[in-house]
Parts: sequence; structure tokens; C-alpha cells
Amino acid sequence: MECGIIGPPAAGKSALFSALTGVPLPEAGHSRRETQRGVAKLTDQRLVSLAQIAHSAKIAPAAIEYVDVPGAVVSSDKREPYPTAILTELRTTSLLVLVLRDFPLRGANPTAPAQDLAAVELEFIVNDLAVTEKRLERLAKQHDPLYRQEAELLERCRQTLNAEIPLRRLQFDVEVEKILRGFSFLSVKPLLIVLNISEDEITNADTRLANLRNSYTQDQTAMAWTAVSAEIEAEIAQLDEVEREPFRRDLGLGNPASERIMRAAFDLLGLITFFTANEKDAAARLIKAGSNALAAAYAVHNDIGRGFIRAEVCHSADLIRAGSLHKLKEEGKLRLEGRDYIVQDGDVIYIRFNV
Ligand SMILES: Nc1nc2c(ncn2[C@@H]2O[C@H](COP(=O)(O)OP(=O)(O)OP(=O)(O)O)[C@@H](O)[C@H]2O)c(=O)[nH]1
Ligand SMILES: [Mg+2]
Repeated sequence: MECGIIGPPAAGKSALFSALTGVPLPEAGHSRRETQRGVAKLTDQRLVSLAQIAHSAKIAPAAIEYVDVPGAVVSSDKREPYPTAILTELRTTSLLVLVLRDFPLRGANPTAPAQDLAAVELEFIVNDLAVTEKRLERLAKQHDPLYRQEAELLERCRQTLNAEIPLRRLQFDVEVEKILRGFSFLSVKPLLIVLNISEDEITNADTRLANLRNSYTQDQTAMAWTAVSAEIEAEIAQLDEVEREPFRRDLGLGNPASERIMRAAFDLLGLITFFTANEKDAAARLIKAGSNALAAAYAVHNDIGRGFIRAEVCHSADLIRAGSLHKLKEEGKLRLEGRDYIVQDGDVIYIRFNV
């Protein structure tokens, strides 16, 4: 799964990318011209405990790939269209992380996060509208009823976009959503707003974020908000793991930004975590909330999905409390479930299958 990191120039996108992925910051004054990609893993204490219980040789945490695109000139004071190459990179992402500058920067304008947010939203709306209209023009020449559903969908998109409303606020049927996906619209993607504040303002983070949120008076469907101090988070990500926590405490920083952002991303995408654990590995796996045991089996491996017989399921909290699978069975907490069982966040699943 890919998340794009976007935002006005010098908002701290690359600093946030470093904080999330642990890739070191570029030298001061070197803004990157090319896209960079990196993987962030979510450290999960539950997974560590499960690995101990199962004597797993390896731990495979849940992961997200982040894409840091260079600063397109879209901000409240300057507006140039996003280069096509950047848009192409963003289209394949599942979610956009929008970084907004709320720290003073020498040689830059005073901060205006609310205006920057509006500018980026407008940019996406304009882009999506162009795609919509181009396709509608083509469809107007087609009289095949095959295209009716698509034309209706696009007409609805056009009206919404013309009213300067991002597409993420619309509800779509499953069928229609499939067609929609083909267009890779930008304004339809869930949006995680990250207000990048100065390290001197950490204690005021909540207030600053509340100010921004209150100024956004529109519907907030598929949006989430958080405040970070990206540069300091990036520096901490370079420390040895044992040094990080004391350092955070001294500075009055809360949970690591990487964790907060990853969890917010999972929420926005409607993903939950389930675990598998054996001697080979203990893995945290992501799946859409509401998925059944069969889908979970397929998420582990196609063969396991195909050969699915049944699942043995328990909650990770119960297993960790019991301390062993044997004890858990004695307590009668390991359940037998069929393919239609709806997976719950934090479940540990042992899939029986034959190939
Ligand atoms: N004080 C402070 N400065 C920051 C913070 N984050 C970034 N900066 C500074 O802001 C400038 C831009 O940071 P980058 O991370 O390169 O921003 P960017 O959005 O990737 O910039 P472009 O890719 O060039 O658009 C750099 O000089 C950083 O040192 C922060 O949390 N606090
Ligand atoms: Mg950058």
C-alpha cells in the first residue's frame, strides 16, 4: 500500500518522510528534486509478544510505503499546476498525506496553513474536473448503452467538482466504485492533514491544530488531522531505539509521529490488523474491516485461500494473557470458525488448509 506525501514547497514533506521511514534527511538546503520512496513499519508490542509465544524466527510488522514527491508549486501565494509526472506518481497511491507549514521559515512568507490547504484541494478538483470533462466529451460520441453507467457517474462527478467539492465526500455503490477507480482521481483519496509545527510550539500543538480544524468548515468525510514537528521527529528516528523514548519525554513529545500517522492512515483506509504466528514468522497483516476468514486466508497467501478448510481464532489479548497456545486451549478460548467468520481487529488466526 502506498501513501503520497504532498504539500506546498518547504512545508516539511521530506522531513516527515524521514521521520516516517528513518531515511536520513538530506543535507541542509538541499531540497530533493526527485521522488523518493521508503517503507515504514509499525512497531507493535502485541506482535513482539506473539512472536515470543510462538517462538517465531522472524517478525513481519505491518508496513506502508510512502512516496515523497518534490515540492510542486501549489500554495496560497503561488499557483502553478502540478507537473504531470508528479500527478502520475500520486494517482497510484491509496491515501494522501498533506503537510502544511506552520513554522517560520527564513525567506518564506508567513505561514497560512488554512489557505494552503484550500489551494491544494482546489488544485486536485481542477485536475479531476479536466479528466472528467475529457472523458465525458468522448462518451458523448458513444451511443452504446454499455457506457451509460459511466456517463452517469461522470456527470455526478462533474457537478460535484464544479461546486468545488472534493469527490471523497460522495458515496458510491460498489459497482460504480470499480468504474471510478479506473480514473485514479485525486480528490477522491482519503486525506490526512499533517500540520508541521515548530519544535518550540510542541506544547501548543493541540491549540494550533484546533485553530486549523475550526477554520475548515466543510464536511470532513475521509479526512483526518494531526500535528507534528517533523524535523525533530526525523532526528529522533536516527537515534538508537533505546535512546528515543527518554529523548521524547524530555522534549514533551507524545507518541512517535510515525505511529500516529500510520494508525490514522489505517483508520482512514478502513483497515484492521490480524496476526498469524508460527515458528517461521509472526506477522501483522492488514485487511479491510468487515472481511471474512476466507479473505484473511487469501491475504496470507493465494494457496492458503484456495485450500481453506477452517480457521482457529483467538484474540491477541487473550493469547498474550494466557502466555501459551496450550493454556489458551485449556481456557477454551481458541475458537473454530468457518470461512464466513468476520475478522476482528487484533485477532490471531491459524488457518487450516490443504493444497
Ligand atoms: N523549525 C523547523 N523547520 C523545519 C521543520 N520541518 C522542516 N523544516 C525546515 O523547512 C525546510 C523545508 O523542509 P523540507 O523537509 O525539505 O520541506 P519539503 O516540503 O520537502 O520541501 P520541498 O520538497 O523543497 O518542497 C528545511 O529548511 C527544513 O529544515 C520543522 O519541523 N521545524
Ligand atoms: Mg522535499
